[in-house]
Amino acid sequence: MTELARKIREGDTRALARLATGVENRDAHALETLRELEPAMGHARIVGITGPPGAGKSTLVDALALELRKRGKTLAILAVDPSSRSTGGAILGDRIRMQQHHADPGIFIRSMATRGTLGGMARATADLAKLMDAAGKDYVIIETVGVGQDEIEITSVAQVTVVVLVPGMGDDVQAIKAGIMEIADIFVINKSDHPGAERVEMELHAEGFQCPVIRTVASEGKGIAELADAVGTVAGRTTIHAPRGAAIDHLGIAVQSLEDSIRFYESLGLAVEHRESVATEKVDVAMLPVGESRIELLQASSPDSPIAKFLEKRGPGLHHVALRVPDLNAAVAGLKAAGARLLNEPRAGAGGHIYVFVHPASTGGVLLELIQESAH
Ligand SMILES: Nc1nc2c(ncn2[C@@H]2O[C@H](COP(=O)(O)OP(=O)(O)OP(=O)(O)O)[C@@H](O)[C@H]2O)c(=O)[nH]1
Ligand SMILES: [Mg+2]
Repeated sequence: MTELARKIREGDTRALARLATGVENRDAHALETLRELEPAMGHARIVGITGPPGAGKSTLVDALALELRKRGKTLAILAVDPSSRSTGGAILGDRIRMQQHHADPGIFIRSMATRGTLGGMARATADLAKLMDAAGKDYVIIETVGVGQDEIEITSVAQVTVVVLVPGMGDDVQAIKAGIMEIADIFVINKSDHPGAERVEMELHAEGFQCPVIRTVASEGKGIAELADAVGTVAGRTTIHAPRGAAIDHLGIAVQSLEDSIRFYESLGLAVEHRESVATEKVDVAMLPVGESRIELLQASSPDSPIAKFLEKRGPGLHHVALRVPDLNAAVAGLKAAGARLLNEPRAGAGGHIYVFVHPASTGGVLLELIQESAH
């Protein structure tokens, strides 16, 4: 083990800060050290906290941090600030406020402004969370502003996602971006000292949301113990879950005879939309649309085709499931953070779409293909 990796595992805060900066900058040596630390990962609870600007997320994170420290837990706080929104004031405010934790080696704090692509930010955040995990933190809390898809992708690295709402938000819950509501494992209604908290809670129930709803006044520390309990106990999601906004693009079925199978599906009323021989993969393909998805029939065009090998080993049947995702890089970052086994780095396929394969060992036994929606 390298000196730096050893220091991180021993809890050296300065070494951790240095490596965190390297990881954030995507420095090759830093990423190598991170890989070296992989065996030490898997212990931390990764909590995403998101919600609209000014909802009191930072105040809440701060109060939660104090509560968790009181319970003897160590933690890291990663505050992600999309610079498109901010003048930099929010991060500065966070820094000043978080100085109160400065002397406490049990809390590691890092604020990050977005730069470059959001996919890149999601990746860096996922890697930082892994680093904090390897450094032995009990909790990693990621604060993001929930205003769009990009932040949703960041919270895909979290095991538990807390969505922070406030009373009187644009009058009703429906006004909030739908996608954000769906990622919640826990709802917090902060600023419950303001009128209307009850109404928000009623609307959440009316909308059919089943997860815990906790009222807080973060600035006074009210409801924070309940939040700490929930964050520590809510089942959250299994670490690997379908990326937000994903849909089934196609089901790949390995068949002995394309003609026989096509005849069968045609008898069901399906029709072949497209046929192709993919020389590089040694496979003949027929695509049959089914609603918004497709069935992809795969026949080996040579005895050393991967499909021929599959048929030999497992017989005809489901070969892979392909999910279409809005942001492949972000999905890959989430999968990597969850420890999934990827068979390739994202690469471009025949039609110009980018794709990645995930090993069946990580997905419950079926080969999974993730496809980036093509930009029209
Ligand atoms: N009345 C009341 N004010 C609160 C509460 N929690 C936070 N605030 C105040 O709300 C303002 C915004 O709080 P922040 O914690 O900065 O909110 P944020 O969601 O992190 O904001 P951004 O990071 O800029 O999106 C501050 O002035 C807080 O003091 C609360 O429970 N009640
Ligand atoms: Mg904030």
